[in-house]
Amino acid sequence: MRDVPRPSDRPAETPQAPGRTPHTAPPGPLRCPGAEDQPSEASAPPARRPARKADVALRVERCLPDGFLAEALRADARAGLSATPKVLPPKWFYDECGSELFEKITRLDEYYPTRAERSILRAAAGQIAAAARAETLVELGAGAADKTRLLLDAMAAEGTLASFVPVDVSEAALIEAARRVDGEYPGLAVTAVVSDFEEHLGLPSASGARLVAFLGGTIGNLLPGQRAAFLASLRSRLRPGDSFLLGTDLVKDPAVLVAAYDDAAGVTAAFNKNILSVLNAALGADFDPDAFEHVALWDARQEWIEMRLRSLQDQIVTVPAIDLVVPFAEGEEMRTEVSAKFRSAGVAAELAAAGFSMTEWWTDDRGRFGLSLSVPA
Ligand code: AVJ
Repeated sequence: MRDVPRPSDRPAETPQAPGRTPHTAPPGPLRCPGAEDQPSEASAPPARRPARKADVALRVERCLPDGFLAEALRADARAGLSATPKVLPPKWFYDECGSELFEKITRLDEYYPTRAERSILRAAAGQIAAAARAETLVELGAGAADKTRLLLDAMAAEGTLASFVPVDVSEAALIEAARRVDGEYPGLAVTAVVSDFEEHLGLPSASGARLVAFLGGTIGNLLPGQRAAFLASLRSRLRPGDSFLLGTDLVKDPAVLVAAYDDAAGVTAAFNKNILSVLNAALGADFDPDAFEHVALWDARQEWIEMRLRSLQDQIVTVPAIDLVVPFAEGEEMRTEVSAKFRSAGVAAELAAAGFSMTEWWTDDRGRFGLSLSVPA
């Protein structure tokens, strides 16, 4: 692992993930299909307060070898586009446009998880901070700004907060996460970790208790086997005194679930199709996003939402970077995401199987979303 100190007022240089424009470009409106009508908070130039370099130390740790993400994308595309049925892993949604579209999703009427989880955190952050007594907040996957802040504020009030470590595979999301807290917490050490948390968790070796937060229900985007492996890997890296805060979306009326993944304004459809633009940019593919339609369905047996892209016609797509020619039949569907929904007993069981003991469980007042606090068993 390389450890590159960065001044806090300059965008950090990190290995280029596939399909990503360098973020040395000035922040500004992005051209994302479906996102252009209303600039998102994520893309708006942050309201910069005067630089307070003495207050915040921002470092970027590169935990993946050069070219790792580019090779991972090629491997995923090669395997997934050759499979029957075709499949792409959801982690490739999040280039700058995808991150912006996701931010927009979180503000949709139909997309309740972000608001539900935030309401839990508002009520429980003090309890969480008091239970964890952590010096370091490690946030896996860059969450929404105000959710991170609720935790940081509570840890600061508890008097334990010393450092914040956002970890994300998406450079765009990561830099945004680091920027959010820039200058807001005097003395806070911020270490942005560019990493795939399925590969490398980027846990700081610093002494002191860590609170690892994995929010937003993102664990539901892993398949059951990947989930078990991820939880076991996380558990193996934690020490007595560390805590794990996990957000899980809950099983509910399928109509509510499907609406959350197939909104009337079509933002989720644009988000889903953006994965094709990611492949076009990174691999020189010639996907026509307009030749596919967005599909969201509830799989009652697996208890997950599945997003797919359905080919509207017989077509042949070429992917030069991996020497692939990919035929799609009219009506053929390619899976791009599962988003599993949980029950409290299932969450506790999966945590226990990985060597965690769930000490607290909260839901929002409508029982839509669950937040659990666990410790090494
Ligand atoms: C918040 C990343 C878990 O599965 O709900 C939103 C991503 N996909 N709409 C989710 C997502 C479609 C999301 N995560």
